[in-house]
Amino acid sequence: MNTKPIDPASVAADLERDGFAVIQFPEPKLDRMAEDIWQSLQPLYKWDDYHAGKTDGLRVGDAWKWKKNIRSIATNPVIIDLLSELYGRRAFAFQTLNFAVGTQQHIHADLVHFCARPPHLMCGVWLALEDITIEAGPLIYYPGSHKWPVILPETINMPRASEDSPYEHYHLLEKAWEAEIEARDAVPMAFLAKKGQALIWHANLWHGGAPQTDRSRTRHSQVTHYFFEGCSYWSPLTGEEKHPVRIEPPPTKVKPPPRPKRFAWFGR
Ligand SMILES: O=C(O)CCC(=O)C(=O)O
Repeated sequence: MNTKPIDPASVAADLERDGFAVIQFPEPKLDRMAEDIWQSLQPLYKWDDYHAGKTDGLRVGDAWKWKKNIRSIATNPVIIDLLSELYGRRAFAFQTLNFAVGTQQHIHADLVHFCARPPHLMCGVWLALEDITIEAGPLIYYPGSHKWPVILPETINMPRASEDSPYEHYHLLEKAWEAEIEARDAVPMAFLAKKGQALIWHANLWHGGAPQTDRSRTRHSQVTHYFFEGCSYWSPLTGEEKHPVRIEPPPTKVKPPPRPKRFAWFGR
């Protein structure tokens, strides 16, 4: 495992120039944690539906609530300190998503889903929990797209969706993203990550999931979404204000104090 310390200045330069930065995830026990997460999530993945072609992805949202290792990844102190240094405000994780296979998700920018005021104060950290192949539908992204226009529902006169059905008009956003990509003749890159590599993305980095061309492959990964303190938060799809739950690190086990030595005459 590459244990080179992360250089915040070079991460900042990558994020500014490209809208993303690739780092080695700073967790020495990652192999063991990845295996434990994989085993624990199996009962929740609908493999039969997936193999029958009834669903295109296998994901578990917010498993940090009951799975310590997912929570430890989301609240990794080196990552929290790094993001806080990069953005100049204290970062906090508010959502985790765990994937067993490719998401095949349409290209989008996260700030359509989770927007802060100011809008760029949000980011994602996508972590490979195994080596990712092209057939497994890797994460794809457009380098430099964080400098493209921010497309929100109001930018394209899209009606607000109801809170019960936030994706009601989402196809209009998809069309707008596709038109912009076509106009720029832009080509996406795939993140063929090795286990333990992570990609930090800017709130307006356009990204999604490539088609999974081989359904027998897995694509074990976790994304954690972060906000920064002192902002307000809202969902552009519905217009509602958000009050994100801040994910706290798992409680550390407190060692009980040593038992007092028994005196020899006790119990006689
Ligand atoms: O992992 C992927 O394929 C995409 C995930 C994603 O787009 C997201 O969590 O915002």
